[in-house]
Amino acid sequence: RPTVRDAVLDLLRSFGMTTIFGNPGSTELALFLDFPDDFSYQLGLQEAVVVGMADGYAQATRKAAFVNLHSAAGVGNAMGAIFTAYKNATPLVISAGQQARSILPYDPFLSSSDPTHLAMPYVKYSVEPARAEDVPQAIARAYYMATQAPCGPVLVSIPSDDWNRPCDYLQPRTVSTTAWPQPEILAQVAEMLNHCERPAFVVGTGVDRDGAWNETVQLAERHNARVWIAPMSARCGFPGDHPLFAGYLPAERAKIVGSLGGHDAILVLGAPAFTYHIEGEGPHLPAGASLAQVIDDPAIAAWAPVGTAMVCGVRAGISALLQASSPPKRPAPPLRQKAPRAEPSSPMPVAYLLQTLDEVRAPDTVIVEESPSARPVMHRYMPIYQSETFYTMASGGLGYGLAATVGVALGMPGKRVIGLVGDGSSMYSIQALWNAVQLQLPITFIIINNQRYAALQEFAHTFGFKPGEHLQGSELPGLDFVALAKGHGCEALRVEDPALLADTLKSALQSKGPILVEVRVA
Ligand code: TPP
Repeated sequence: RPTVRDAVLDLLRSFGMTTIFGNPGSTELALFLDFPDDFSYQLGLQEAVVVGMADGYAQATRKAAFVNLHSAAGVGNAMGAIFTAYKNATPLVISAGQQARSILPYDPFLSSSDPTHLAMPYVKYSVEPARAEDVPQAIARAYYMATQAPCGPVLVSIPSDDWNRPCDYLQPRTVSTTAWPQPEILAQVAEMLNHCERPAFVVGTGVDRDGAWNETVQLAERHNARVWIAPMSARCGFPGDHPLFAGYLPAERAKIVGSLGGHDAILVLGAPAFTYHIEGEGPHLPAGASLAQVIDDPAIAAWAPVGTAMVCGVRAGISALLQASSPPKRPAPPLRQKAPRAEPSSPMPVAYLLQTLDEVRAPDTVIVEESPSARPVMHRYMPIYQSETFYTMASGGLGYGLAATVGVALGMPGKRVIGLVGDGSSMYSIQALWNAVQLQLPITFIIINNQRYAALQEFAHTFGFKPGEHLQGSELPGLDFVALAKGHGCEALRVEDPALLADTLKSALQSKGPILVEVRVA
């Protein structure tokens, strides 16, 4: 008779999850007995790396990824990355080891005393099956929930003595993953679009995640709408060089209202309306404007303070609006102002680095970014041109960037991937460099080294700090990224002189395997 292990591996195979991201402990080892050849195991040296890689891989392959963590301590280490996967709406099936059922009554070494609550509330579903033979069913249920919009991580805790128990195979099922718009709400949103005079679109993470880039461009062109990227978007859903592109909205109420001023209809696509980072007062919308939202997450629809929410798959909703809307001809909105050219100087301005990177990279290279204070500069100097070429995290939790860079590269064989990461951010999951080396992925890591937590220093005035006043815990002297990279087996070099930057980046973008470029900036 087959075992739980046989049935689970068979199920994972039929779901296309034959890559297991993990960091093992004694409570998980039985899963790997007679490990089949068509499976691969990607070892992460810290759980932030394990889950970050899986998240990037799932997004790049547009499929759920399977993760295996070590009981309580492994899940604990992974928690920040699980929070990020939840906010990213990335489908991850996380299995966590647990001590053997036969000794659980005696609070054994490594047991997880409350495994289903440990990762809550940042998993959509969490279970430790009542019997060993229920494990495949639990994994199947978890998988269907993870891949249903809004996607997200789920967790199954598996006692170590379950794997060798007899168990029947489980047939995979077809379970729908997306919803279609409710007709009367669709008619209402289409009417708003057809009857307004100056529409604006706010495009969020959900557009690119749902493969709706082309439809969004088409809808924006049909309506001559100005297109903004939603605050804190983790993906880019509109070409940065398009004449309708207006820029990026900040995560601040009054500034959003200011940016959208003059528009009478605002259509938010695949984003919350709106994500705020700091306190704000007053209206959420410019006077006289209406808002409609196309969103796949009923919870996000529920908390929006204003507007009509159409809950459905983002691509389904935009496609339906393409069918349903036929506006009168409208004049083209004004073009976005170009940023002034960044000039080289010493120390190197971040704007000069990003402008140069824009000039030397091919438009289809993939950027994975985690560099907080450089983000607004990137918005001016480094446009995103194509679908599925920009990834960051929606959570604000650092430690995603380096790990996700590796996961994305693993999920997009042959693609050049650039990991654009701050010196501070990189240290939360620096071990990911080791995976890039072991897998010989064509990654160019660019560490923007300003030797500090600049984003926090720039934020301090919000809390009453005077300009230049010392902020505790925000200086990062003495980190040598060339040495750190070499210690992980990764080729590396440092550039400080703006005159050498372009050639250094050009050759680093040709590397066969991974290379790290530490750029010292102002
Ligand atoms: N810890 C986690 C897990 N996530 C966070 N967002 C923070 C702490 C707070 N935080 C936000 S930005 C930042 C920190 C520590 C600084 C990041 O430094 P770096 O990557 O060097 O970028 P810079 O701010 O210098 O642009």
